[in-house]
Amino acid sequence: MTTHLTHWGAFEAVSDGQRLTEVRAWRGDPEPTPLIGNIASAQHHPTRIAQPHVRAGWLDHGPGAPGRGEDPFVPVTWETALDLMAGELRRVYRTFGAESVYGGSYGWASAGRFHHALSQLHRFLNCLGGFVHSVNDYSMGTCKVLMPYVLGDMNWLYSHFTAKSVIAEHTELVVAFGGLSPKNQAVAPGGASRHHRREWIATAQARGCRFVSISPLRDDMPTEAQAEWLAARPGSDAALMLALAQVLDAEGLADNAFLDRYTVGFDRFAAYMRGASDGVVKDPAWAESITGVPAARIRGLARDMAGARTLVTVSWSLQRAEYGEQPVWLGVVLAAMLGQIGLPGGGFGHGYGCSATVGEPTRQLEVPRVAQGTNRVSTYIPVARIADMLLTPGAEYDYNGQRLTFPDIRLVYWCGGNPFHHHQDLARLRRAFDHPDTVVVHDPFWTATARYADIVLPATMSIERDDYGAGTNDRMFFAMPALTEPAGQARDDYTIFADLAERLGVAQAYTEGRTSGEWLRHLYEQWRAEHSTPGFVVPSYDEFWAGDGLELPVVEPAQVLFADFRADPDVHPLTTPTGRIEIYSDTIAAYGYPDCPGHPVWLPPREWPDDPAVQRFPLHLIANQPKTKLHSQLDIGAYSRAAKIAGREPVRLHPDDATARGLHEGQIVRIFNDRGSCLAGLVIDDAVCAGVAQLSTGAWYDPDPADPSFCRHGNPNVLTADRPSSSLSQGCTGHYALVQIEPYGANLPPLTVLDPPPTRP
Ligand code: PGD
Repeated sequence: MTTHLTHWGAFEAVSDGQRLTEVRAWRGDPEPTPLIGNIASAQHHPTRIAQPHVRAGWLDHGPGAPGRGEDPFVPVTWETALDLMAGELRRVYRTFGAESVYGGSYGWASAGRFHHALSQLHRFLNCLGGFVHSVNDYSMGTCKVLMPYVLGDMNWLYSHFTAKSVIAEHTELVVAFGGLSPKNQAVAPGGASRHHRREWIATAQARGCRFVSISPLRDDMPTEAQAEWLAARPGSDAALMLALAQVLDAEGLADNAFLDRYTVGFDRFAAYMRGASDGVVKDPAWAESITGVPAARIRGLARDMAGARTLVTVSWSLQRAEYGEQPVWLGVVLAAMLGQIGLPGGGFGHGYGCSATVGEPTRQLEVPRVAQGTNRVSTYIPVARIADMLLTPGAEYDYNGQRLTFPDIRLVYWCGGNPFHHHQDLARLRRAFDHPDTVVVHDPFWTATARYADIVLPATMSIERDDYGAGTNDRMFFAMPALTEPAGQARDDYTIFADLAERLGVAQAYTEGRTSGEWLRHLYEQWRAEHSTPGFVVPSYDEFWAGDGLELPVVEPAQVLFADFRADPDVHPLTTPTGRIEIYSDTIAAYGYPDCPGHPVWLPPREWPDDPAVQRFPLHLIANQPKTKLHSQLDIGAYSRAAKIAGREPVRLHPDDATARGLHEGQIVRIFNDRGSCLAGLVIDDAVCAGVAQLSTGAWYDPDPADPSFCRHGNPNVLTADRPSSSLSQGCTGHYALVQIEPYGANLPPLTVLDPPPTRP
């Protein structure tokens, strides 16, 4: 048995050298996830890319030839593919410069830190002169921009939130906006070792801690929490939070001493909340009409929050929406009004239900990684503006207090991500991807993005190469020896880039003369020399490689967010502009963005059911993270396929909504709006509140050849809008859309995405 790490957990496997014959959870994991069931069945699936391929039109007519996404692919040798690639990179860099190459290449790729596809791509492109990069991500694209003004850097916060063990011991009331989703607590970027969701929540619950889940989905909260469920209308959390704040304020329950000492700008916010600035008091009756939550319950909850050690936690999903800054900022304001920030078990959290490693104590050291080098191009985009960039080169736009200009991109290079899974309004993205001369993709699988590329190079899966890794804020650092030979002709991203670097004359800069095996040892030994202390002896590389994971020390197991700030805010100020919690931000106010003013507000999203223009689409679609896979990864695996209905992704609907449409369980339905449509298999479930449909992301996009806005498999991103959260953050808004659902009457079209694309000899 050899241990290996994935974003969804560590596992042990037996292999015959070609394939995994037995897979079981790592013995150290008390609550392993069934997602490991996708790995072995996916490895040799027909959609593995067997060898390099070039799109026929590109091969015959050169860069920019039409037919992307329609032409067959031509299988070629590695020599041919690498020669073509090197020639094209040379042409683009020489003719148009580094500013015409987009290497943002967002995506989760695999666990394993040396073979991290994005890092290797960036290192390689930096050797060639640089590239246009992207900032932020699709998970936290909105809060990552907002939080430095309000509370502090989001990457720092991620690993410093109050430990779950402290919540289990001290918290009396958890108010979870967006719930504490069990499926999301199974995964973490880079890996999760010891899952313990059931344990911490059940411990808290058994001690008497109450949980309140505010979400359109009952199962966004694990059953062991025995939570009260408040099914607020999707996208209305900011209104609910304002009303809770208004009750605290009006009933004298706010901690004014805390507000005075630790925050700035409460008065400006209070004037809005009390109605002094716009004539509307944001009281529970006002919020009931927006959220659907009874005013009496809002009032009661506010009183409960003031009377208990309360944790206010907000999920990342709420900020993946238009004006997504507002609920996050208001969560901070509520916690500040309760005055418990910095106390054990009280205060604010963001993402406890979004990743296995939020609420794990900060570890003392990072793990070895390869340096990415220096990017000589300063141009970047907020990551979710990719389609705008490709469609409108030269256009200006606002971002975080700056006026930026989209570059003119000739070559798009993608490694370790799947924009035709993760981006919104996929039909628009397809039009955008028509613009560049050349699209290059490395991936183990024929993903939708690979099918929309010109040069497709087969990458190894992580089980096919030596590596090591530890998840963000996870304390276990694992050796990850290869478990099998590569499938087909797959090569590691590093090997591919090393061969290209050789052809382009930058081999020494890229490889520094090392093989990947030599890099692993070199980076580890460097790290070991830096981190061996009397308190923590780092084993030799060979011992580490033969072991079952190295437990990294943590700074403080019982960490409490901002305990030191609470003790003395002058000695331990926050990293915000004023060093205090900013309820009003002068900096944001000075930007003058109507869609993100200087204090948090309620702004109804542009698509809101009260709007007559969208009444043809009366259902709120929740396009959330999937339960049977991570993002789109291994959607062809056994565990993911077992959940499909007639091969299509399941959509859940409340019984009343199904009855009103004459729909029955297991039926194939068509979900649609003005942007697109998709098929899905119906599950009728009262865990979804009335007026809501839930279709997770991750089904591989399978567009109808005649209509790319119609996905035959069930990818919700044909329905979501490619609109920014605000001018401040330009984050993605993929979590919500308005749709209608009807029976699908026609003959069920076959899926094509489970087979490789057509080829030409
Ligand atoms: P993945 O499916 O993880 O999705 O989007 P992301 O692009 O990260 O894609 C990773 C790809 O990397 C896979 O195709 C995998 O095969 C490939 N890969 C794995 N290992 C390697 C390797 O070693 N080398 C190479 N070259 N490739 C590799 C996820 C994104 O989707 C995220 S993080 C979020 S939070 C967003 N969530 C939503 C949402 O809530 N709602 C909607 N509607 N849309 C979303 N999109 C976002």
